[in-house]
Amino acid sequence: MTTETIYRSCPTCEASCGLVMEVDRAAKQVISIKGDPDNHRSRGYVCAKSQAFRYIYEDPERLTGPVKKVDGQWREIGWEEALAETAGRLADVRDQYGKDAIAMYYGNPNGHNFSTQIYTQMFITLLNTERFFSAGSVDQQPKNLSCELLYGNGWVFPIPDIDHSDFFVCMGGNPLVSQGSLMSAPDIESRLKALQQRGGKVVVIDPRRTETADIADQHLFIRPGTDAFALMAFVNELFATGRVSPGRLRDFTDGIERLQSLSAPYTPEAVAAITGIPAARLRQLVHDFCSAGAPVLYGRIGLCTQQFGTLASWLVDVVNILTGRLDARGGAMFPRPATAHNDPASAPPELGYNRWQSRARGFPEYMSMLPASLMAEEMELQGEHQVRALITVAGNPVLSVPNGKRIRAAMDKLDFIVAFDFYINETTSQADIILPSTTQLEHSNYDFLFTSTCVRNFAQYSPQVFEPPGGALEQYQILNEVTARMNGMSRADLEAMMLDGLIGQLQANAPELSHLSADDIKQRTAQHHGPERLLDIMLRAGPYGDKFGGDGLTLAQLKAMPHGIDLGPLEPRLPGLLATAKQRIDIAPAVITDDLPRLQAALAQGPGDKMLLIGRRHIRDMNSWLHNLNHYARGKNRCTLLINPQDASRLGLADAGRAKITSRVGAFEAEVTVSDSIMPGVVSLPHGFGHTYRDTQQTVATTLSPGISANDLVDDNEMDRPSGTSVVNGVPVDIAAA
Ligand SMILES: Nc1nc2c(c(=O)[nH]1)N[C@H]1C(S)=C(S)[C@@H](COP(=O)(O)OP(=O)(O)OC[C@H]3O[C@@H](n4cnc5c(=O)[nH]c(N)nc54)[C@H](O)[C@@H]3O)O[C@H]1N2
Ligand SMILES: Nc1nc2c(c(=O)[nH]1)N[C@H]1C(S)=C(S)[C@@H](COP(=O)(O)OP(=O)(O)OC[C@H]3O[C@@H](n4cnc5c(=O)[nH]c(N)nc54)[C@H](O)[C@@H]3O)O[C@H]1N2
Ligand code: SF4
Ligand SMILES: [Mo]
Repeated sequence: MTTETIYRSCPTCEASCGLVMEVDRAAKQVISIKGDPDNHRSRGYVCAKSQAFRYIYEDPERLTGPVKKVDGQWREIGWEEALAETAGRLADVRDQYGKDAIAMYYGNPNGHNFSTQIYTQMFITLLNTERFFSAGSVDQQPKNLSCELLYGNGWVFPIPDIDHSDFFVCMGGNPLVSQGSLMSAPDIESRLKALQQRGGKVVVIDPRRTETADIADQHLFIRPGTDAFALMAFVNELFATGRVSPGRLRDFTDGIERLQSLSAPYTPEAVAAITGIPAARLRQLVHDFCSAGAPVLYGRIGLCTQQFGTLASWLVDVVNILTGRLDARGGAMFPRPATAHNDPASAPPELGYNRWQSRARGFPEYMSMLPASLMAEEMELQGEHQVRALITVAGNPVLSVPNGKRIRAAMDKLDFIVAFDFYINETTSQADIILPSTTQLEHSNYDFLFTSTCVRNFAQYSPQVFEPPGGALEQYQILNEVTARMNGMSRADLEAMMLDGLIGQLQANAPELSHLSADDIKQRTAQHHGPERLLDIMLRAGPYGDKFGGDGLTLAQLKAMPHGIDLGPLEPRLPGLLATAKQRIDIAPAVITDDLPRLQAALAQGPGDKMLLIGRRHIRDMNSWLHNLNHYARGKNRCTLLINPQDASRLGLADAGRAKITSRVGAFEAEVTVSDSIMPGVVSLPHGFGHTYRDTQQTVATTLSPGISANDLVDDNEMDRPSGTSVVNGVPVDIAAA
């Protein structure tokens, strides 16, 4: 046995920790995966999921070649047949019923795959369907919308500069478990402890006393879905106490005065009943925040996937701007990725919003997408614009999207479904054809997205570890094959289009490269192919790049740095980064403030008397898709209903007993965990479970950790209005002893 040492980053969550792997390439075996002590970002840290991509690779139930359903049975078929049939069936649907008869759903793991991300826009453009859905609308879409309106680019996120902060307020995020989201920071626990050792404080505002709250200096319970009230009161208090001080941000920020009148009704007293936060505690928080040396407010998924997702996500930035903490050291800062993908283009793009509407409910499109919560009703809609075909790409909407069982039932009625996935799970079992991509061990990768969400600038290349089996394709290759064939083109045509498109874009946006022709750039990057060539071009044209000649970063150089490159701390980037029309921030954009009457109406109505359901994540889960791995699925039941002792005794529930949970869309039983870590009036159930369908092929998931699907209780009617994001937190439910 000849072993080899390989360094790469972990592709399972945003933190992208550095790994050192011992492998036997000839036997295609992983011998060990450990934390890379020489990785400057993670310094040897890894979590339990560092082995996940190995176990996926080794899972005997993972598909390694295409399968087709024939008379209800799965049959292995060759790649040529699978690609030809998929493209043919999709083209038939398009030609007969129009392009919008094909719906598509894009899932979360695409965010961890460089080449797929790079080619996705072209794929979407060529497919051109108005029925494009993604996991983004069960996730960060309110933040996309708010950042697009504030900074001109929905993918330019302010990230807490946690390593230089001394007062970190965390709302609706549990980084100790999620490992940080829109805050890519390996070993966040040590970073937060370092903040405390510097004399700083961590404050968590969450309906559950989370693992992060356990190490925090202060925890405030908040009623689910009411962060926008609390943050409006924060803004109100800033004005009332003369603490509005945006500093240099004022030079390029408009609308601050408008905020004063908009926030006037939301005094700390006025919102106390609805949020559950006493006025004095909120005032104290504002005082402490403003008295700190380098405070920062951070909000994550609990603020996005709730009834006022856009308002709450926007208000996080509003507070950071009003207190001068945006783009300031220790505040909320903008990373500078080596690929320059968040730099403003020379011509500001149009806001992609409300250019078309969903057919059933007239809901506005955003970023070419419709809300995932509308998937079922759009598929059910009969008549002229009926959906006839569905493409899912690395997604499991039956478990991940509200009212998933309705989505599954709607899928049953379609003419054709293709799933780009390597499992036969709750969603893909409904497909006609499944096209499995190579796994993360079988292709190279670059942490693309997470270099624009990191707490310190970096670049890391992850080499391919094993040759894939003959004929196996990477995800982007499968996507390209299918799209090319649907349009009478070849994969090579599409790759050439991508290359020319990227070079054209660079030439339009980078005057310093004007001395180079497209051919010059092609010639100088010819040693790389496919997505790696695109990566080389982006790195070389980027802020740290060699500009295709001088000194600076190239892909070859990056490959020679197996532990990744430290590109330094986050540095101020405003106003240069702004892609808004006049490079100014409109702090109170109408698309968002138009939603304030809805907030006002809810305040007038006051808190309801229903129990509210929220989610929770566990360190050994990753949404729905690690449950077929014995190492992660085994152990104590994690899919339990968390309930406060007060509520439990009122309802006659005992720890480890069973409760019935009823919502507008479903009724299920679950095991109960009684704990005072959850706020009275609130219950919590994790998502990603519900491995109970008989037609899947995930034996470990269905036997070891079936659980119930929280999304069979989440109401698909309820969405954040401006962004269309699903309300998976704060779902009204009735609880009773089962
Ligand atoms: N109630 C509730 N619902 C939620 C959430 C919540 O907090 N509460 N969170 C939401 C969030 S944040 C997200 S991101 C979504 C996730 O929603 P999805 O992305 O739809 O769901 P996942 O469970 O991540 O499913 C991933 C799928 O991709 C497949 N897969 C994994 N890796 C690869 C790969 O490399 N190639 C291919 N082709 N397939 C692959 C897996 O087999 C699985 O089928 O769920 C959302 N749903
Ligand atoms: N182990 C593990 N890690 C993961 C994932 C996973 O499934 N498992 N998923 C990954 C993905 S796709 C994502 S997007 C990230 C998400 O990363 P995080 O946002 O950190 O995820 P959560 O742990 O769900 O934290 C959300 C918190 O919001 C709280 N919350 C719920 N409703 C409200 C509310 O109305 N107001 C406030 N203030 N808080 C509320 C919840 O109690 C919870 O503590 O995690 C990623 N990392
Ligand atoms: S924290 Fe995330 S990136 Fe780091 S080892 Fe765990 S799963 Fe992998
Ligand atoms: Mo997510």
